Amino acid sequence: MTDKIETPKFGPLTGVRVVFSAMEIAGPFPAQMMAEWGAEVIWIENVAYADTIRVQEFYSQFSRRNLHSLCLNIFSDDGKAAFLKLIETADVFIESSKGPAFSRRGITDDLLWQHNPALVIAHLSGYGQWGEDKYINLPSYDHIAGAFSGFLIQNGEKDQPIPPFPYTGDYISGMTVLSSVLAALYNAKATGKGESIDVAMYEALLRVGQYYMVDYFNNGKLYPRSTRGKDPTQVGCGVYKCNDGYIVMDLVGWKQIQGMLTVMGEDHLLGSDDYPEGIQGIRADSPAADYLEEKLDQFFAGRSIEECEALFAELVVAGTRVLTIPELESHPHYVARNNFIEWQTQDGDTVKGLNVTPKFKNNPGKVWRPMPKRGMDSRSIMSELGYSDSDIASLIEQGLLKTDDQ
Ligand code: CCQ
Repeated sequence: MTDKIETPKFGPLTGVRVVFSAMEIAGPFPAQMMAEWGAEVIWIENVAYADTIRVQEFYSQFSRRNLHSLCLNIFSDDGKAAFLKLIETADVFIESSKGPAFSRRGITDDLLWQHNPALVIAHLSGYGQWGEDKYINLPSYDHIAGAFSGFLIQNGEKDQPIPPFPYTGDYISGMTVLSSVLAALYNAKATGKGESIDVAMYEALLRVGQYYMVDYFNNGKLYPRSTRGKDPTQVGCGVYKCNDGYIVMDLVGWKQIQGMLTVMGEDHLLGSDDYPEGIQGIRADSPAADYLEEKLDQFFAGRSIEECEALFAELVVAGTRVLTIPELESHPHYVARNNFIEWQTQDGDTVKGLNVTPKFKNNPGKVWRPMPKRGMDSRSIMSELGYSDSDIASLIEQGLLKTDDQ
C-alpha cells in the first residue's frame, strides 16, 4: 500500500485542506498562499497536458512550492468519482476555467455539497458564472480582464494605455479569491454550511479601479492618464528624475507641503485662497498645478537620489529611490527582514526566491516542500481515498491518472 500524503503542522491554516484545479497565476495564487500559511493543498493537473506555468523554470518553482500534485482526468466517470471522494475530505475547492465549465460538465455546486455540505467553492473566471451568454464562456488572461474592467484604460501614458506589469490583474483576482474564501471558510466552520463564490476577473479589477472612476459616475469627470509617471489628480505625487536615477514622492499633509515648498522657494503660493493654510494635498486641476510640477521636475533634476532621500527624511515627506532589482536583493532592510531564501528543488538544485509573506508572529508560515513533479502524489492521494494498488494501476492504464514515474 502507498503512503498517505503528509503536511507538517504549522501556520494559521494548519488542518485546512484545499483542492484546486487551475493553471497559470490567478487561480493557483490563493491556493499557494494558503499552502505557505499551513494548509494542505492538492493541485489537480489535467492528464492531457501540464499546467502551462511549468515552462517557467524558476517562477514555477516559486509559485508551486508546498503543494501536492494529483494528475487526474476529473471529467471522466471514474476520475469524477475519485474527485468527489477527494472533495469529501476538503474544506476549500478552487477552480479557474472558462465560465461555468464545471457545472456544464455535471460538477455542479449542489453535487459538491451533496458530498460535502460545508465545502467552500471558489469559481474564478474571466467574466463570471452567469451574465450575457456571449461572454461567460470566453477565455481570459490578465490583459483581457484589464481591458474589460476599465483598469487598463486608466494606466499607462497620455497617448497610450499600458498594462501595469507584471500581471496585476491575475494577482488582484487571486487576492480576491483568497480573501473571499477565508471569509466563507470562517462562516462554514461556524455554521457547517458551505459557500460558492463567483469571482470574475474583470469584477476584481473593477473593484480596485474605482478611485477615479466613481467621479465619472457622479459628476462626469474623466481623468487623463498619467504623464511621465505622475498622479493625474495630485501635484507632487509620482515619479521624478534626479541627476542619477529615479525617485518617487507622495507630497501629502500640510507640514510636508509647507516644508517642501519652502525648500523650493515656492512657499509664497501658500496661504492664498487656492492654497489655504492647512491644505493636505495640491489638486492637479488647481491654478498653479502645472507651474509647481515643472518646478518640482527642475528641483529634483538638479539633485542626486541621496540628496533627495536625505531631504525626505528631514522633512518627513514620504519618498524613496526607485529600487532596481539588484539593489533590493542586497538592500540592508531586505536582509534584516530575511526577504529572500533558498530551497532545494525535487532534483536537488538550489533555487532562490521570496520568503513567505506576510509575517505571522504566533503561527509563522514556511516553505517545507519544493514544487512537486507532475503526478508525484497521485498514488498517495488515491490510496488515501481508498483505491488499491490495482485500482490505481487500472486508472493509469486507462490514461485517467498520471504519476511522475510513468
Ligand atoms: O492570466 C494569467 C497569466 C497570464 C500570463 N500571460 C499574460 C503571460 C498570458 O496573465 S492567470 C489567469 C488565467 N485565467 C483564468 O484563470 C480565467 C479563467 N480561465 C480561463 O479563461 C481558461 O481556463 C484559460 C486560463 C484561458 C485557459 O484555457 P484553456 O487553454 O482552454 O485551458 P483550460 O481551460 O485549463 O482547460 C482546457 C480543457 C477544458 O475543457 P474545455 O476546453 O472543454 O472547457 C477544461 O475543462 C479541461 O481541459 N480540464 C480538464 C482538467 N482540467 C482542465 C482535468 N483535470 N481533467 C480533465 N479535463
